[in-house]
Amino acid sequence: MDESNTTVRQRIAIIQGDITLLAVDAIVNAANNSLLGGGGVDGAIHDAAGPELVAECRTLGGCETGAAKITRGYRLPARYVIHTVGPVWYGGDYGEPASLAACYRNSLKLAKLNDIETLAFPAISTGIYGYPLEPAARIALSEVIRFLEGNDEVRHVTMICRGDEAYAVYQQVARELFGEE
Ligand code: AR6
Repeated sequence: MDESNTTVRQRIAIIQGDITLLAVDAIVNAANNSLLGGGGVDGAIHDAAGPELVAECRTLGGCETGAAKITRGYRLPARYVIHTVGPVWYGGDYGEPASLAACYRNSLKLAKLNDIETLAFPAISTGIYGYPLEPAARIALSEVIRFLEGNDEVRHVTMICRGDEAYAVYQQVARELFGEE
């Protein structure tokens, strides 16, 4: 509860790469309402986890936009997958920011409930769902910072970006939010 900004800063890493390779307690999946797989990071996670993942997902009854559900990670290095469903971008006036923030908050709450100490997020909604990177990164980082400020149980969060552009945007937004410029 008494984490200073400096410590919270140290508990967040921004990296580039493939989330399916991360040996953290849980990775977050940018899924769809069916939870039965798709393209993008969802497809990559299901491919790497193996068919047991979709079998468990079938038992979950889908997931509302902004909500989150947890499964095991099967053949992934990560022990768990937290599936969350980001909003499709329709221009920003249809509740997209609130839904995207809810994805991060609900994933973090579920991580805490399951004693997950290390967690990794992709840039939810910024691929197939079309959410512009900069506002999405601002919501992602703001929600993670706020949660870590109030909770010590989730020790470390990795924000993993695919590609140079996403990485540069995340770094820039983090500098702004931490008051480094
Ligand atoms: N590791 C890390 N990030 C990745 C990876 C990866 N292996 N692959 C893609 N990304 P998207 P969405 C990035 O499209 O926009 C699926 O069909 C990617 O560059 O995966 O939330 C679901 O089933 C982008 O920045 O998810 C839904 O139907 C980010 O992950 C729909 O796509 C999210 O891109 C969800 O769309």
